[in-house]
Amino acid sequence: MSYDALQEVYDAQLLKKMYYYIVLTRSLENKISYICHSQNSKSPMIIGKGYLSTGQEAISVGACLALEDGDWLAPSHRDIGGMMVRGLTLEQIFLQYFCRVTSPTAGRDGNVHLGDTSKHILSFISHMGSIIAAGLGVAAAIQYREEKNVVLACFGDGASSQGVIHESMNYASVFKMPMVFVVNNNRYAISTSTKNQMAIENIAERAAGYGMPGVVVDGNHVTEVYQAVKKAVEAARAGNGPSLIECKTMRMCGHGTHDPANYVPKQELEEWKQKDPMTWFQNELLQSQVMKSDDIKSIQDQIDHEIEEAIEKARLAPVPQGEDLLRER
Ligand SMILES: Cc1ncc(C[n+]2csc(CCOP(=O)(O)OP(=O)(O)O)c2C)c(N)n1
Repeated sequence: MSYDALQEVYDAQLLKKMYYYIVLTRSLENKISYICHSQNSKSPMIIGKGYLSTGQEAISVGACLALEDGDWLAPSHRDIGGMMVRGLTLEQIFLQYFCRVTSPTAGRDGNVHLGDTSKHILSFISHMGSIIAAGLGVAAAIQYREEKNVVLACFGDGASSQGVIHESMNYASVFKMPMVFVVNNNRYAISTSTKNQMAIENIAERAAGYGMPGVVVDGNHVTEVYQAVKKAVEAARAGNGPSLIECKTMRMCGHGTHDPANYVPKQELEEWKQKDPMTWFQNELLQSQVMKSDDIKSIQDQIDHEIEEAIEKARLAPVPQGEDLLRER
């Protein structure tokens, strides 16, 4: 996109914010991966594995930046970027990964099984699809109270096969609920490719069956995701019901840090490497002169510093004791 075209649609502050959160997510998750692979397994810092969104960060970041204060996020396990956009801190994320007593789950759970209702982020539910029904419940409360907020409900291509998601989308459309469904189609559900998951080309085609708009966007282009979600959020807020937005992308890592993803053909990974969402957006910003190389470097330096600071604080936090685990929350 040219400078003029970029500036016409977005203000520079928003573009910088998009870039910051994409780099923040990539850097955070690289760090989590590094710790998982290098830590002493007898006294690990990270309990369990890391679940990363490498290669698809633009979806969560772009979608969540299209929300307003007071809107809600029902996240998938690849939405740590969007959670940070909504205000979850690096320290909270490391506390959770390190299972400390001051983590969002008080050390009772780990990795991406977290949320923060004070920031309008539902806690991710591990059973695929269930979080969407929880999001539907929040949307029902918003509607009942005649509030003007919207629920962004996020899931993957694998989860899209779950009955609860079909039921939720149908119900939301019938009752014109204030929801936006965003499916990140990253081509694999653990090792199951979309070819073995569905007999149609696009998940968004299903929207017609629920009677809601369905669109396909390039999930590696943060601006495209943002624009589509913004439009859908505005429609939902105006009382026109939900939409389904399918964001095409590729999971450029294993399902978790334990998974070398040997089932993905090398050629496929090579092709998607050329479409990396962070590199693409960085080039756009440099070419359009929204940012200079110096800005890119200082953002990276700032993020690296923020990550180290958060790790240090989380590392010093106490682990739960027996009595902590019995305490009601
Ligand atoms: C109901 C249910 N079935 C199976 C699983 C095991 N499981 C965890 S993640 C996952 C894959 C989900 O794939 P997708 O929805 O495409 O999300 P992605 O991991 O690709 O982001 C599966 C099968 C689960 N958590 N819940």
